[in-house]
Amino acid sequence: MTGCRGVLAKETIPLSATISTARRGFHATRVASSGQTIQFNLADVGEGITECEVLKWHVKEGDRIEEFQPIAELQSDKANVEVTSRYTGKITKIHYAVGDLAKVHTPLVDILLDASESAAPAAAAAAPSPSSSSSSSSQSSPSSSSSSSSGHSGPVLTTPAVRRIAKENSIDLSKVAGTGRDGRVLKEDVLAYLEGSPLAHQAPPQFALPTAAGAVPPLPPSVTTTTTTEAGGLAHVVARKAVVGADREVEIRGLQRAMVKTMTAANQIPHFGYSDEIVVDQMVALRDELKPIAEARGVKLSYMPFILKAISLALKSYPVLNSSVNADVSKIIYKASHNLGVAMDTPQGLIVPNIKDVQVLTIFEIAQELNRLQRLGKEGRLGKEDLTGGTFTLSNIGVIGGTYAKPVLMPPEVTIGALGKIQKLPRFDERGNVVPTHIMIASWSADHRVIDGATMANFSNLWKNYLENPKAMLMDMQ
Ligand code: CAO
Repeated sequence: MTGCRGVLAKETIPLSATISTARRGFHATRVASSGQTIQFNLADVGEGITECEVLKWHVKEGDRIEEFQPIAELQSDKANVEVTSRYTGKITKIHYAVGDLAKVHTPLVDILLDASESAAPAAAAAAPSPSSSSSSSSQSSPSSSSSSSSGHSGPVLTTPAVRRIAKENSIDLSKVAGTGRDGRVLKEDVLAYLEGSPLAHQAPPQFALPTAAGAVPPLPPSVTTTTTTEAGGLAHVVARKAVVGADREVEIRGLQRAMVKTMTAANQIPHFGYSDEIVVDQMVALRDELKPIAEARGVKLSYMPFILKAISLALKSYPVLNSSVNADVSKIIYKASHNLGVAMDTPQGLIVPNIKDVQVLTIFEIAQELNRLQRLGKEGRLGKEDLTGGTFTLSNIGVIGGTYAKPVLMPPEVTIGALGKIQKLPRFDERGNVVPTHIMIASWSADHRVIDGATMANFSNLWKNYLENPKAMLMDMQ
């Protein structure tokens, strides 16, 4: 466990051209000429640590600094480190204030080397002096060894995570008695302090409402307390708990960025939704029957090939659902190909490759194509050809779960469907008996500028008919 060990990377190039060449446990060894300004970067310290808190500066801008002289005290969640200089010169810039989180690979200070200074660092001086190794078995450097026990005015020894908890709970850390080594304030100390805070110490509720079954057990004192309402009554208040963790900002990139663009464009289109329940007993039975045959041919057969073929057959009767609208919404382009997009949950995120020309493919061929796309999707190797040219999209979210969905169009397409999980549910048969039935809910969204609800419903009914009587598909397949 190294925490901030090797914290200073010696960067010996001018300020404006800082690069980070440090590796964990090593320092950059470029040689600077005397009289040059060098930047000390916070090196990559490993362990997933990306930042260290600046606890204290031992220098200020304009100070002279000698080799081996302490510069700063830093702390990560794992260690407390005193950083010493390996150069003699003048501090020209301090990049962080006390309390800031210094980012790995960014400069801590700039030093103008003395004219007499040899920029090659002395090997013996290369190691910074760690003043502690971990939050539980830590040693602080003399400069930071001030006790953090209750009421002490010196710097409080603790980790950024504990500081964050304290900040989020408005706790003055100098008031917390640290039980760690050298008075370090541990997370448990803050939690204990919270428990002992006046709020947590208010009288727990002693009353319980009687019910038919007897008295309601009182709520645990650590969970709630009582307070007086404006109207003079008593109310339960959930005792404030320590919050661990903090908000994070993450850049939107890659597939997610593409999703932002597509979905923002989709939001400009007036959608309408339509859902129906499909009885898929026969499709389930047929798939079970054909699955081993497909497997013997090296293909995994799921329900999707049946569902996609049924869509293509129904699109023949309702081609407007397989169309797109031009930019100024003056033309509908009826697509000759049924390039059916399949929303895929991949390790890289949501991706929608399409199966080309489903109108001329057999169910087995659709399964083959789907297998190929799934494999490529998993490996992150789907190419432009598979990802462009879609004309209609289906999202089988039911693989993951759920019943109803509200799919959002993939412009310039005009229709999208989402499938819920196939479930065995009680339904009435024609004689009024309750029978276990395989039910799948389909939810459609369509571009209401060019598609009306009746067309959508008629399409859905035809598609449903194919799925509820899959043999009917044979009649219409080429
Ligand atoms: N209900 C119940 N079971 C289902 C089902 C459903 N709706 N759909 C599929 N299954 C079953 C399959 O038959 C298969 O079972 P077997 O092992 O017995 O054959 C199993 O679930 C896994 O199926 P699969 O995922 O391998 O294959 P698929 O062809 O059914 O689906 C794909 C492929 C790519 C659509 C799916 O894997 C997927 O990624 N779905 C998520 C789509 C998604 O994220 N949508 C959200 C988009 S909007 O943000």
